[in-house]
Amino acid sequence: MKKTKILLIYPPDHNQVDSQTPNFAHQELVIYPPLGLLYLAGMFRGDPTVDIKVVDCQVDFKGFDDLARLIKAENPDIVGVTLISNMLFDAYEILKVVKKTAPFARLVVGGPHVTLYPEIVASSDLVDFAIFGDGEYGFKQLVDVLKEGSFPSKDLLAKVPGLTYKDENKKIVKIPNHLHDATDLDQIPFPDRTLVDPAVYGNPGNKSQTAATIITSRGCPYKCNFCDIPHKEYNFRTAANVADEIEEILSLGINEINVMDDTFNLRRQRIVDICNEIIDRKLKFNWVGRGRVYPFDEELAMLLKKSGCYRFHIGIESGSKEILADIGKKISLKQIRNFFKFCRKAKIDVLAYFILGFPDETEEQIQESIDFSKEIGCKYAYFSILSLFPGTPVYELGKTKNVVQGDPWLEFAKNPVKDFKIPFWTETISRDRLFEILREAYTQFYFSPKYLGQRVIEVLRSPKHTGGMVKAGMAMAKYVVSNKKGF
Ligand code: B12
Ligand code: SF4
Repeated sequence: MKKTKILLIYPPDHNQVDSQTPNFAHQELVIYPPLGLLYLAGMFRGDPTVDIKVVDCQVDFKGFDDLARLIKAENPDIVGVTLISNMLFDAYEILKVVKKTAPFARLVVGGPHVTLYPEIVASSDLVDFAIFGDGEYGFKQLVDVLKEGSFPSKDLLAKVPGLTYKDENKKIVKIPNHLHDATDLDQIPFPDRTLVDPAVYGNPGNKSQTAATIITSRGCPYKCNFCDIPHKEYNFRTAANVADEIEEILSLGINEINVMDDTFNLRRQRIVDICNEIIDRKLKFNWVGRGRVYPFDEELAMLLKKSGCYRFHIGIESGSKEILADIGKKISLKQIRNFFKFCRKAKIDVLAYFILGFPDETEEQIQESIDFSKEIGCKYAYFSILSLFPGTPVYELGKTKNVVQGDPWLEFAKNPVKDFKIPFWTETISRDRLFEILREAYTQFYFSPKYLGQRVIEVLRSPKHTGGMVKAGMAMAKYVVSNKKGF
């Protein structure tokens, strides 16, 4: 029996658009597995009719010619590519390479960019099928349909959730997708992590060499006016299901896990249950959580620590209470301070995200955020310039106030050019000045004598982790002293 060969490709980020965060942070230091593709692959576990490979160009990209050779050698029947808006230029180059080297392969795309612009993506001559939203069931169903060979009938394609495609008259057809609820999420097979090499992924702040990522819930019910997470609703997995996946990850020899949920700690009891499952099953590993400063309390912090959580990432966004109110973050400075107090007690490190350049924000208010980042005692601060992302209230506001001319993201989706500039709020502070302030923020936070002193003591106490720290320090220093506009 001939197997259906599927090649899943995660694009490189070499030509990422002029970005809101310093490139060193995500291109050189933090590289995580393409979890979405591994989820798609997980749907075919144990299926003898399918042969599936993942090419992660974040870690394994030697140019488009090399990729073309690989595709030719593989001769896939189906190629799936993730589209992230910021990395669209390179992703479209990949689509061109696939069309040229494997003209008979069916080209399927998915990912957050497709979820934003399904019709536009599907209308491209480079794309055969686009799937918006969660892709597991849609992709599995589509592969089953495509296995038959000839162009599938409309009736068969109508069963593929999230599918968007051009029919024989070039008319776009869009099949609805649904959001998974709790019982649904538990039914999705675990991502197939055996298809990538865990040793190549990680983060210099991690304790271990190999790290996996995991998603225990999808989405967030909050409505911060700048946020463009793909799921505006919140759905979660049960604690037992999460612990089963952790067991599988540990069985692969991976002993560090980064929880990448948008709002991990939204339901307190679920977090308590996850920690208890980890403790009761005697699962020993280090892990990092991500969520909001509230709901959170001392007892929860202690339990998190007991289960192996040693760092928590939170979005603070601003140290100015006026800005926090303006952006609809629904957290107070008091809740932030309390969060830090509980983490200090539990000895959990904190990485805090800050955004600079909100509408009407003054340089003084930005300085308040930088000062706050130093005052509250976060171990890592991650500053970004506010990017006006499509589908967010702040982008719409920018368009009505003429801070954003036309609809640049829509134009970019239609024609992904290399030199696209993500729109910032430049009404009060210019683009160049925002980049300067960003660099100042990193300098003030990471190069203060107090901070440097603390890190030196840490390295002396725990020389095992020196490698990552030095690498991160060098990358940061290079960025801080560079004079480049942008990154
Ligand atoms: C983890 C994460 C990261 C990690 C790991 C990235 C990676 N290698 O996967 C890190 C921290 C490194 C990161 C970096 C960046 N990220 Co990020 N990240 C996320 C996060 C929090 C979770 C992604 C995830 O794993 N989800 C779980 C899986 C199951 O979902 P998924 O990946 O979306 O995949 C599903 C569908 O999209 C679809 N699908 C995906 N691919 C394909 C392919 C096919 C063929 C099909 C059919 C379907 C399909 O099916 C999958 C299963 O349901 C999301 C936010 C979010 N909630 O999604 C942002 C997010 C994806 N990141 C985003 C961005 C912008 C970035 C950066 C560009 C930021 C920057 N300026 O540097 C960089 C890019 C670096 C890179 N090389 O990828 C944006 C993308 C927005 C957009 N419009 O495209 C998001 C949505 C956050 C946001 N709202 O801003 N990120
Ligand atoms: S910024 Fe965080 S809390 Fe706000 S909507 Fe986005 S994910 Fe939710």
